[in-house]
Order: sequence, then C-alpha cells, then structure tokens
Amino acid sequence: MPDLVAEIKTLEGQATQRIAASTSVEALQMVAHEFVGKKGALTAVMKQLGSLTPEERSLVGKAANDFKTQLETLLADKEAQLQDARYESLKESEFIDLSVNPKPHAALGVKVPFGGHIHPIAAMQKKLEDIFTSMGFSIVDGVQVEDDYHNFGALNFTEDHPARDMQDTFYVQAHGGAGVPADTMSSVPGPEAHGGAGVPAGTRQPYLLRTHTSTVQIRALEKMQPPLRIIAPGRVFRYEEVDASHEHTFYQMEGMLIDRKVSVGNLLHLMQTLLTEVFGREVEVRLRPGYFPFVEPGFELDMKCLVCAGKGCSVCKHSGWVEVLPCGLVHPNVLQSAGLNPDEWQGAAFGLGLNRLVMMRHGIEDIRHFMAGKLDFLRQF
Ligand code: FA5
Repeated sequence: MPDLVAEIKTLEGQATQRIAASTSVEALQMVAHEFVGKKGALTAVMKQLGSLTPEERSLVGKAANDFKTQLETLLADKEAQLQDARYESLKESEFIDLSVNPKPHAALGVKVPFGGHIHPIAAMQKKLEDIFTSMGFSIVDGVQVEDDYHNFGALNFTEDHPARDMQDTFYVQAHGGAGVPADTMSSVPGPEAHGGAGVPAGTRQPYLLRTHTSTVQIRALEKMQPPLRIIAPGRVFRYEEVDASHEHTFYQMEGMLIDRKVSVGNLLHLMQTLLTEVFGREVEVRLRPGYFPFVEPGFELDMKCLVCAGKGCSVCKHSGWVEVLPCGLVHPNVLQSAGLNPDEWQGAAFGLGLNRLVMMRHGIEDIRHFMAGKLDFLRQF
C-alpha cells in the first residue's frame, strides 16, 4: 500500500519552499494551482484513496485537510507580504511632490502659467502660530457651529445683550428652513452639563454660527487646567452689512493666558510683541477702553491705518485708525463659571481680526478681495 500520508508531507515541504521563493502574486497562484488545483499534485494523491482501508482513508483525509489549511495560511501571509513590499516600492517610484510648483513642459506642449501658493490669511495665521508657540502657547481648535452657551452665555453676555440680536448672528435651525417653530430648535445641555451658571436648566437653545473665536476660551477652560496659554485661530460669521472693512465671514485668532498674577502690563507686553513680530518694526497703536462682557478691564487696540498712512480712507472710515486687536483681562464671572477661583487665577485674552491685520500688513484697500476668488489679487502674494 502506498504511504499516502508521507506523500502528502512531501508535497507540503515542496509547496512551502515554492511559496517562500515566490516573488509575485502570480507565482503564488501558480503554486496553488499546481498543488491543490483540479489537476494538482494533491488531487493525484487522493485518486489512490480507493485502495485503502476506512481507517487509512481517514488518516490520509486528515493529512490532506491539514495540508490545504496550511497552504492557505502560507499563501495568504506571503501575498500580504508581497503587497506590502509592492506598496513600499510604489511609494518610492511614484512619489510626487505636490508642493513643488509645476514647470512648463515644452516637450509635452504643456504650459503652466503659475503655481499654487498659500493664501495670505493662511500665511499670516501660520506666522502668528509660530510666534505664539515659541512663547509656550498651544494651538487649540473649536467648532464653527456653536451653541448659545459657548458663544454668549458662558462669556457673561446678558440675555438682552445686542450681540445676541438676529442682526449680528446667523442662527442654525435644527431641521433647516425658515419658520421652524422655536420649540423644534436644537436643544443644548443646560448648566448641569457645562458646569456653568446663567443658563436655566433645560432651556432650549438654538445653534448658531460662532460670531467670534472667544467660544474657544470656554471650550479650553472646560478641558484644560491652569496655568494655560492657548491660541485659537479660525473662521467666524456675522450677519453684517459688507463694506471695505466688514465681511460676513472672516478670520480671528483668540489668545488666552491663565496664570497666577496676570496683569494689564503682561497683556500689553504680549500685544506689543505680537505686532512688532508681525510687522518687523514698531507700529503706531492706540489703546482705548473697550466693552466686552467677558473681560474687565477691556481695551480696543487700534493700529494707525497702513493703507492710507493715517490720512483717512474707506478702510479706516476716514479716521486714520483701524480696530484690529481687542483685548482685556478675563472677567471673574468667566473664571468662576469655569470653576476657577478669581482670587487665585487671573487671565488675559485677545481676539485678533486676522483679515484686517493682513490688510494692514499688505496695504489691501478692501476686505472683499479675500473671498472674491480673483486670481489677479491672489497672485500678488
Ligand atoms: C470680538 O469678537 C471679541 N471676541 C474680541 C475679544 C477677545 C475681546 C478677547 C476681548 C478679549 P470684535 O467684535 O471687536 O471683538 O471683533 C474682533 C476683531 O475682529 C475686530 O477688531 C476686527 O479686527 C475683526 N472684525 C470684527 N468684525 C469684523 C467684520 N465684520 N469683518 C472683518 N473683521 C471683523
């Protein structure tokens, strides 16, 4: 009687060697075909089963099944290995550096008139991020569709503050479309969830497009422990009448520093450092008292208009000054609603208008250019 179990073991050895030596998926398919295909070596062995006793048949059957299972595993492992190696080599051979500007390719008759580049607002954002991270600030992100609590309530806006008025804020209705009854608006958690005061429990509040990046002050205070230093650049939205210095969609960068013993002196030093770094020289600024419910004291920091050198133009509304950098010390109510003791912790915060800063930096006379999609404008930067 032929020793079929031994023959199967021999096949197993041969197949294992062939798989190990295979260098392509096609070669693996060939191994499978030769050993366990319809006309394969194992099928040939199994044709001799008829001459065996039932006990012998069961031993050979088990050996054949083990062989098939073993073969499947080896083939799958080797195929995965070959695919990985293929992707690795494709990564090398098909690498395209998308940051390289394309060059005209005369031989192919391709003319590329210009390459892509960073938008001036994104470039300014990056510059500011570098300045602040070098001073130990971390960059945090917020959400653009916000709830009333983070945009207003936790920032100490009273219920009747004019900024909550529909004139300034784009509200988002849960089910879309105008005329959705108030009681179908999205519900956001009340003070229990936020740990803050001022929002009656269970109050149903609408979502809105954030009107400023100050929302991130609250989101950071919810997650991080002081002392902390954060900046939060991002897009904000206001229901504005658009003109040379007002957009409905624009960019701000929030900054907040919470520590023991923070003073107005620290805040002003920070603001001065920021402007000197951005402009590469001292720029003329003026400081006025400014009212923002979430800071006390609050300031408006204006820059001498660099579009008209202070002579008066549509950007500065003929005043010679442009508001770019409101700031102040974090209001004790904001600290308290974040669970911090204002006798122990103080904070400084600012909310930079990125579009206007870029306008000052490059002498841009109309804020609407940024989103107009005009290549002639964008190619200048
Ligand atoms: C605020 O948005 C406050 N959150 C800033 C703040 C933060 C104050 C932290 C104190 C502490 P304001 O509404 O003034 O403030 O806007 C801030 C800056 O955004 C302005 O100085 C201006 O540069 C810019 N800005 C405001 N409205 C517009 C607009 N419609 N278009 C373009 N830029 C705008």
